[in-house]
Order: sequence, then structure tokens, then C-alpha cells
Amino acid sequence: MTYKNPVIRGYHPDPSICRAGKDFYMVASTFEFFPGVPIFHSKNLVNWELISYCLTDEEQLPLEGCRPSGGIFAPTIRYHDGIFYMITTNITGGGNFIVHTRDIRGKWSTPAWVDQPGIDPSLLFDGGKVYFTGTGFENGQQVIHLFQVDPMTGERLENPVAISEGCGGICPEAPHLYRIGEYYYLTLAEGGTEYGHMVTIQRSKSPYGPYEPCPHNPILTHRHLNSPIKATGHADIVEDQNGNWWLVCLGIRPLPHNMLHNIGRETFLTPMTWRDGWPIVGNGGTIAMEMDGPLPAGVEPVSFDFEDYFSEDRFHLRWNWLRNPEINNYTLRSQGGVALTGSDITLSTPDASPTWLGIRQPEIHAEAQAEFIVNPVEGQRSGLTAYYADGYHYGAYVTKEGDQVYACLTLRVHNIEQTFRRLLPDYQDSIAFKAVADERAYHFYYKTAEEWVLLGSGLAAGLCTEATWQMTFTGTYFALFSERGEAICTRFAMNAYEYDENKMRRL
Ligand code: 6LW
Repeated sequence: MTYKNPVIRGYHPDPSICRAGKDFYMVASTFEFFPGVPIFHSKNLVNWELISYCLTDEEQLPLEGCRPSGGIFAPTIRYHDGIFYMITTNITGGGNFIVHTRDIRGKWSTPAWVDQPGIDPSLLFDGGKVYFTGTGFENGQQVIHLFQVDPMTGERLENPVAISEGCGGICPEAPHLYRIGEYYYLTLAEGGTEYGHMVTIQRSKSPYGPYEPCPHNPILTHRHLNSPIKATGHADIVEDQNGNWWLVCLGIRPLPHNMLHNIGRETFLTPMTWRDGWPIVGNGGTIAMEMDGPLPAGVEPVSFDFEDYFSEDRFHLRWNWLRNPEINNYTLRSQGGVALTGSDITLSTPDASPTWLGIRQPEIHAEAQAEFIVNPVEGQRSGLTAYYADGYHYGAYVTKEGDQVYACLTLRVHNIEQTFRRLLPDYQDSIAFKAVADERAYHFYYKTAEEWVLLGSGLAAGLCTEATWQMTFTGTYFALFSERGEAICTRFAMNAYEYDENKMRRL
């Protein structure tokens, strides 16, 4: 059966997968965004439904003062004896920790902290023992540490053992250990999570080593490939109920004819087979936008459209907040709509939680619309933003200066701002904003009557991971926001379109 990649679109990096019977579950990193670690469910490995989050309260996910791309790094999800475990790292507070649950759609436990530095922790349940693997350092060299751990308490049951320094690439990370037949297999990400990214594998008859590298490492890389998918790495593998093997990994889809990506590292799927005790991944160690494989169930059509009138008594699961939100600033109204109460915290306030409600941009070509009822006070800004981080965002908003109301667009890249303004002499009490993203730019419009009016545009290059002054790992959101006053959003809609090389304008 053929299917299309990415299987989870938009910023969903560092995927980890597990199987419980005929049900598959997948998680991804979330950094400074809240709730933390989304859980997706699938029966066919292609259609993934967002069903919950692992980290849903401040005790599990303290993000106070978290810098852009701080917070939650790579997670691992595993299922053993009726219990789901998720292990990850909060690099802003606490380090490595494990949460668990028997009800994957319900509440997860409080963190069981593991007294071990490093990132990318993983767990292997093997014959009554549980092994932790994660990155570490010895003699200034990045290594992969292993030790036995109590998964309920996080207690380290022995001293860490350095089992690998990687298979020759820089930054050996993202370890996952698997017991397959008589061998323990260790997958790693190497080469760094950018364009040199790759997946390697090695095996041993003991979890403590010594390990022998696969003769055809890297088993997956696009570092050499002219492909719309780049930076493939950070993989996890799973055997389905029919004995077929699959690998999920992260990858990026750069802006066409460019080496910049704005919608983050996404989740890709490829079939995997075994030959002479070593894995063969995808098309000879590469993956594609369309692949074929023995999927465990039929594929449903994928829709990118999303619309929300905020008419339920809870927020749709796709909505995220920045860091730990002041939830009293977000009121779902009985008559529909959400009231956003802005504070003095703005989109540009460093490491803070403005009144901001965002949804990931799933495709380079996408459009978001938001309708507001708002009577702005002096200095208020309420509207729709294309947001990457507190130093990188484009916001269309209504504001008031003196007794005049304006529709504005402010572009913020690094410490540079540019604002476009339109006087609204006949403004009443409602306005709509539209953001149209393509391979070149984000184009913003406002509407107070029948026609959309162009406010201005900001280059997509300004919201790219490669553009940020500090190393970041996330992707662009469309978000509602309000600063220094209240606004009611009555409708939000998003559409997205797979880009077609033939329709692409040459830049
Ligand atoms: C993650 C590391 C990586 O922890 O980037 O893809 C880090 N590789 O393994 C943040 O996503």
C-alpha cells in the first residue's frame, strides 16, 4: 500500500513510537510549548490522531523562564505489561524524568526524576530488567550511557556505563536500545540534527557491549541526496502485529530551492526489512514523499483543514500555549468564542507567556483566518500572528492611538522591527485577519467590511530555524494573541496545501 510522508506534518520532531496490540502510539518533542509531549494514535501508521498529551500540568512541566527551544527535548514512549512509560528531558528544569500511565488517554503520573545528566533518554524493558540509555560525557567526549533503572521511581540501580561513542559521526545522540533475537541493537542519531543528520545502528550480545557497527552505516541519511526531504535522523523502530518493521524519523522540508525551513522538523515513516541480521531502511537508506509498504491497515484520506468556533467547554487538543499559561486569561464563552485577556507581556517579551493560543503550521503553503470582536484601548494589540519564537514573529493586529483605531502588521526578526499601519476611520467593533503563507513569504490581510485589504508581507526566511540567533529546534505556529486589552475571537480557520513542484514559482 502506498502512503504519503510526512505522516505527522508541521513541527513534530524527535518521534518515538510504540505498539500495544494493534494500536500504535507516537510522541514528539515540544520545548517551550504547553501542554508537553503530544500523543498520537494510529492503526495504520499513516493516519495519526492527536489523542492527548503526557505533560498537562505545571508540576509535570515547569517552563518558567524557558528560553526558545528550552524545555522538553526528545521523548521516548514504551509499553510494557499494561503500563505506558514516557521518558524525556526538561533542559530548563529538572533534567531527565519518567512519567507513566495505564490509561494513555488519561492523566500521566508526576515525574520520577532520574539522577543522570544529558538528553535523549530511552528505556528498554528486557527480561525483568529496565535499561536507561541517554547521552553523556566522559573525558570531554560525548558518549551513550547505559544503566539499569527503576522506571517507577527513576532510581538509578547501577553506575552508568559508556557503551558507545557513536559510529564516526559528530553528536552521537537519540539512542534507542532494542532486544531483537540474540542481539541488543542500538540506534543513534549522528551528524547533528541539520543537513548532515543520519541514523546509525550497532549490535551486541550484551547490553553493556562491546558493540559492532552495521557494515552499511548510516542506515538512513539524506546528507548526500537531492530530495525535498533533508536532515533525516533521530529514528525509532517498531515491529507491527504482522511481523513487519517500520522506522519513524524526523526530517525537514526546506523552502524549495533553499536551505531554510520554517515549519519545523516533521515526522516521517518508512518500511524497514532485515538482511543478515542488519536493517535495510526504505529505499536503500533513504525515504521519499510517497512510499510503499505492508501497512497493518488501510489508509484514510488526510485533511489539512481546521476550523474552530470555540463552542466546546474545552480547547481543541491542537491548541498550544507558550510556556505555562495564565489560564484565567483564556475564557471559553458559553455563547461561543474565546475571550483573550492581554497583559503587558508581548509577543517579544523574552522567555515569557503572553496571551497567545497557537496551532502548528502543517505545510509551507497554508492560510489562517481569525475573526475578532474587539474595542481596543490605548496601546492594545490583538490579532493573528505567524510565530516562531519571541524574536521571530509577524503579527497583524488592531490597536488604538489617541482616538484613532488602526490595523497594523509588525514584522519582528532578531532585534529589527518594521510596522505597516492602516487607519480605520469607520471602525466599529469587529475585524478579521488573514495570513497566507507560501514558499516565499507570509502575506497579511485585514477585513472590516466585504473585501480583504493587504496590510503587508514578511519573508518566510525570517521565521526559519536556520535564521535564529540561538540554536532552535521548533517550527512556525499560527496564533491568536492579545496584549494590554481584551479581544474575543469568534472563529479561527486554517487550510493547508501540499506544495507541487510544478506550481512552485522559481525564486
Ligand atoms: C534532540 C536531539 C536532536 O534532543 O535535537 O534530532 C534535539 N536531534 O536528539 C532537540 O530536538
